[in-house]
Amino acid sequence: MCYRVTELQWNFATNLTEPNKKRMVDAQGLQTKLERVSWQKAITFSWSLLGDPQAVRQFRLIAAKGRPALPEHRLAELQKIIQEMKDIYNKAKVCPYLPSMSPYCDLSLEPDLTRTMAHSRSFEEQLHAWRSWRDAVGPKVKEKFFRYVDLANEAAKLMGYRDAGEQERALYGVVDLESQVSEVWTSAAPLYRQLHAFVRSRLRKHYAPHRISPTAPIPAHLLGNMWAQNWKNILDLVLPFPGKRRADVTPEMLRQGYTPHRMVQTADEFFTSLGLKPMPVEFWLKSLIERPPDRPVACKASAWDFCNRRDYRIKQCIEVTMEDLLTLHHEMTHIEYYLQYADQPHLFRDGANPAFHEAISDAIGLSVITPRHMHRIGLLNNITDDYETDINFLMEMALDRIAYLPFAYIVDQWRWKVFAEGGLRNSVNSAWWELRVWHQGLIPPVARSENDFDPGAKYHIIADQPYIRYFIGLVLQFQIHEALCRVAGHIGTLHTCDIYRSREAGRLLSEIMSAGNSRPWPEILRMATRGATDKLDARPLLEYFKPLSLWLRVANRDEMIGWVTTDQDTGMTNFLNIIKIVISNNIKYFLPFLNLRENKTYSNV
Ligand code: X8Z
Ligand code: ZN
Repeated sequence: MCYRVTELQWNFATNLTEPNKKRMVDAQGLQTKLERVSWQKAITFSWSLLGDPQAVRQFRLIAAKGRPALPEHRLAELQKIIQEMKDIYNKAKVCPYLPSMSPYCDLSLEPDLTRTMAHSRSFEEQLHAWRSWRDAVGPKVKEKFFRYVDLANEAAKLMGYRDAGEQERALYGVVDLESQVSEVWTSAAPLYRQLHAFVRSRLRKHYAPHRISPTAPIPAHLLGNMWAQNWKNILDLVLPFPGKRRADVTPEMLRQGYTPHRMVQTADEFFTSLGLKPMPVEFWLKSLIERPPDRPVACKASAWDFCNRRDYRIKQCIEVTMEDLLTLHHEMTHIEYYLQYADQPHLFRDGANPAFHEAISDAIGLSVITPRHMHRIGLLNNITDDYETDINFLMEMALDRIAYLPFAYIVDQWRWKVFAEGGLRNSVNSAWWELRVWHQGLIPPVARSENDFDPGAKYHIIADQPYIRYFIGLVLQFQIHEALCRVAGHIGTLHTCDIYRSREAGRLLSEIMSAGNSRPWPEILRMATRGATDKLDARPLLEYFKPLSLWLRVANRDEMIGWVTTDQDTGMTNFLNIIKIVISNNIKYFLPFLNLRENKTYSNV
């Protein structure tokens, strides 16, 4: 069944036609039926008494996964509602900023608005994209979303959980998931706030200072990304040492005549250099690595396991660029993971927890992106390892990874609250902004109300895709990177480590990956860290960014670290009697607030 469904999903993704879509949807319907029958059999059988712990683990997976307990018509309604929300999201179109740009209102998120958010440096133009995207999606999905919450909660309750949030957390099989996650965020937040203060000061220089207060959260539309989740697109505005930017090896790749196929060979050689498995024959024969000229395909990069232990493919419309070379290593690490756990029973052919796949792929990325690695594979002539280039490199990494942390954290904080409170119908948007202000230090650039539904403008929320995995993956990747670098015998700072050609690192990776989901992930993490820990830990991430963090403290000496907000900033009316003061190195910034605003709540000062 898995093979059949995957094959039809592949056929559709690589040739987007209506007949292909229908074949895929029909097969998925059959798969849902099979899952229901399996679940019904599993729950009527006293598997917990079986002597074989591996069998018990497999039964537990069947009993806990998905929503098979929901009656057939309700499940169909739930799937239909999710599909309708996705359709609204995927088909949403907005008008151009200036009518003179085009008379048609046909701009879509990809690529138009994404490009505007990334490259426009006009306050008003970005605001237009930010607001119109939310207007085009939020209100239209809102009522459907509440119905979705009801049905997802009903399914969760029938499966023995308090609500759908608890069901999502149960996938991790640890009771203290929420506290592990919040402790990690608490440890990493001071670094985030340093980055935030520095970026705010640079944005004030670029945009007129009256637009951005030095003590307030940053307007959410100026960070180069529709959700302000990743700030790497504004590197040009915040580069610490202009003129010392990390080398982009794209021109060198072009000069050497790289092709997509040669890029795949390069990434394949990365794995064999570690003593890991080469990509199999089917991978080379059947992967899609270039955009076909003759048919519409979903070009988003992905890695596929066809469940038959033979057929593995990637789909990526590769362009000869450094960025695509990195993405390719990421996708091919997923394939390597599939190959490593191929001998496990079907139910264990998965990451050790829902974050592991991404964590390992990104951990490999931390090696591949180093100038040292680019030098070793012949794409960089000499490594400039002066201090300024190093800080620039870490700033770029921080805009990508540190800026993302609070966003990756709040999405499910919000969703779990909504599930727990049965929809949070009267304050669903202000609950979102409360988290955005508090953790990310962002404010909406225009007044919001409960008529808006801003979380609905993020795909994973309306598409029923869990998000805490991205937060956990982000933290785990540094734990794994550190463990690999240690066994590889790396000497020096963590951000310069490249595990290429280390058989020891390869052996450790193989140990981690070949277990698949057959054992609890804390055990695998303990093994990976050679006994050091079985918990999420922000220490390796902080270690990686240490030089930047020291640099930021000096660069920010005249800045307020943190933010203060009032109702005027947010425009929301539900949480106005809270002033958020996050943290400061300079108490002078707070004195006016402390004097003027009595009877308010202060936290984290
Ligand atoms: O959804 C994704 C991937 C697919 S797993 C493209 N990401 C998150 C997002 O877009 O919000 C990757 C980064 C985080
Ligand atoms: Zn991935």
